[in-house]
Amino acid sequence: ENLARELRRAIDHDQLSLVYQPQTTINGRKVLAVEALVRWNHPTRGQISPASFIPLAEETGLINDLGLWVLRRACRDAARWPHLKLAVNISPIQFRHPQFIERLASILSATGFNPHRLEIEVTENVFSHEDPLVLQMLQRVQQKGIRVALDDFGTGYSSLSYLRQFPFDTLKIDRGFIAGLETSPHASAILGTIINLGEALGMSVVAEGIETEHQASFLRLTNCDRLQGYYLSRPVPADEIGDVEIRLA
Ligand code: G
Ligand code: G
Ligand code: MN
Ligand code: NA
Repeated sequence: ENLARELRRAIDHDQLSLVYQPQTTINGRKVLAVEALVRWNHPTRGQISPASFIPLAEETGLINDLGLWVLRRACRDAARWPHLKLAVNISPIQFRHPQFIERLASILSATGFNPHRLEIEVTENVFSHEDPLVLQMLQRVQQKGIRVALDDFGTGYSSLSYLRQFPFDTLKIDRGFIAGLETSPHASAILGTIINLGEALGMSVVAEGIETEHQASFLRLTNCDRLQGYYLSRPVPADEIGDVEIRLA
């Protein structure tokens, strides 16, 4: 059977689930936020990676309903962690849907979720059509008190020009720059410079993909605001967030 049809059914019948990956202070001891990451546990094929079903969802338009399911579930789960911010990935197609902001607002009001705790993560692909409406949409989201993060920063073609034009609240440095710390002599200079740039522009800076003590200790010497990666915690089910907080403290 066709995978798109199965994905439709998965959305409607709760075969999707969310895991949450903590983002900590740079000393790694206090959790500040969690990023929601969707999982599909297929009844016969087993776990299917979002790296393969998100593109399928984007091609078929299912991303809109899938994304609303993610937002609703994440806002409900995160009611348990009133002290934490919640980051949710939003596909460019979902972001550009004409009803996206209304639907987002109605999920916030239905779940009673404080918009100031929500951060949406978009990649620079959201701008790929050079649509001036995107800037207005970003601003409308921010006017609701929701923060906007630029995800995977540094992997695209024109990252710097987007920073100049769009008022992001948060910069998530792509994990490739962190992975390079051990192997490339220039990586630490580039990473340090990106962090200072984010700082100078008044953004919160998140380093993702921290896998080693060496990477974590480098970042402790910078002005980075949050760390995320397997070294601190893998993504975990909602029930385990409390345990992770105790382990890190
Ligand atoms: O969690 P994992 O590393 O397997 O995610 C793979 C990719 O899928 C990442 O690029 C991540 O941003 C994306 N992804 C995970 N969850 C979501 C989601 O809920 N919505 C969207 N649009 N992308 C997601
Ligand atoms: O593109 P985005 O930043 O949303 O991707 C999130 C993805 O990164 C998730 O699929 C998550 O499983 C993965 N991830 C989280 N921490 C690490 C890490 O330390 N190393 C690697 N390689 N991937 C990570
Ligand atoms: Mn992300
Ligand atoms: Na990313």
